Amino acid sequence: MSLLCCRAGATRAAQVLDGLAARVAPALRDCGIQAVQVKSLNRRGAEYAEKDNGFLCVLCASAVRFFVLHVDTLVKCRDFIFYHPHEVGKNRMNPLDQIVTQAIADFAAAPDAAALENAKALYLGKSGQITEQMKSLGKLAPDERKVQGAVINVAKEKIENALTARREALANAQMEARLNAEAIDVTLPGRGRGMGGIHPVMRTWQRVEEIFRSIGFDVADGPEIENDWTNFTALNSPENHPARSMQDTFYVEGNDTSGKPLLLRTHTSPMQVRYARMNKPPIKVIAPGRTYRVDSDATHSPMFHQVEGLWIAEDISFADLKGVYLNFVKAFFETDDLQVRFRPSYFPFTEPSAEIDIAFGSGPLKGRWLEISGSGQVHPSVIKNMGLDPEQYIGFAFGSGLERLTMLRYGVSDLRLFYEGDLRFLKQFN
Ligand code: 2U9
Repeated sequence: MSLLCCRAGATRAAQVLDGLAARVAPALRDCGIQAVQVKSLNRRGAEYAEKDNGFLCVLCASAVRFFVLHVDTLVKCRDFIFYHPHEVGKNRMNPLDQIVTQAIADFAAAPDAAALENAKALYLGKSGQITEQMKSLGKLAPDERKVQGAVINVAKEKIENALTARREALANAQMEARLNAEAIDVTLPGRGRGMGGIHPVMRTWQRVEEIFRSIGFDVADGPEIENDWTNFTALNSPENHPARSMQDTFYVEGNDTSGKPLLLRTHTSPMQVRYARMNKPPIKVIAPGRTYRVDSDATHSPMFHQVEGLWIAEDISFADLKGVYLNFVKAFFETDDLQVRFRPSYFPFTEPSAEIDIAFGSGPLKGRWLEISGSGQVHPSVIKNMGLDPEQYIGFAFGSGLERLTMLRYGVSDLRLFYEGDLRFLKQFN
């Protein structure tokens, strides 16, 4: 004998059946039958009740015909809870119930999506247990097939629901793990970019200016776009000098007043010509700045820096050059343990001309003669181009590359490192 109890809101039928259930349950228990409260029927179960006066125990998924009270009232409840007596003590489950319970347990035990899909195949796959149950329907009589088919569908739906729930749980767990792993603590202080620093070549530029100012030299400035006369002719470079070729010089749009193309200065000498034409002797000046040449390799860059020095008065000799330059290199490299030598050379703007070499008395470059500058007594033609009388004024000039000085000072082997912007290199000079 079984009992149906409907509890769906505060309808009269529900109160009647509730009372009935409360009275009957102890009696059933006395008979050793445990009245088990099970989940309400789903919509399909209610429709089944409406048509065939029968109900499904959604706990053991068996079709149970009940002695039904006021079925018309019951069906209107829609949300049924009914008591289906199961034998007390024996936890007997029918095969479908066992399948559902085992499937739910297997899904819960699956550690990841792949394992879950393998577990799903055991029940819902082509040779899964539920699929096998469906195949067994063919042996049943039509009436029974219909009932058992519905029961199997209920079991299948429970397994599918459990599968969906586990999939969502695994996906959420994976997302949670990822969020934790990638979690950004927004309360942390911002990643500062750190302090900037002076570029090593600029350090050299500042250092050279400081040393020469300390011995009375002025510092010239001037345009980087120059005209042909100031960059070449004034410096005694003949018209067909190879330095004028496009292979060596960057020319820019536009011509100067004499119709010659403008260019990017190839040395800082033009600044000194301009300075000398605007100042009265003695001319005691250095001209540091950017210069441009068509050249690029480990020791040449299309844009590089030079510093040229000029000292012109009525009695400045080559000996003054040697004294000034020796003082400069000892101060710049912060050591007296070095030698300087002058090696005869040629430049159009000086006569006589000499390369200047230095040799350190210790360190990795010990004893090696290193070319560091060009120099010479300023050519009389250049003195004249500066607006001065070469019979009255004489002096020396030199020119050094700031990158060259920097590479020697810090032991840098490739000039391109200065201009690639790699902070790993530049940070070392902060
Ligand atoms: C005036 C007169 C003479 C400047 C000088 C050099 C020698 C020289 C190069 C060395 C390496 C430039 O950086 S570098 O490529 N310079 O060799 N420069 S004498 O002579 C002048 C400058 C201005 C009015």
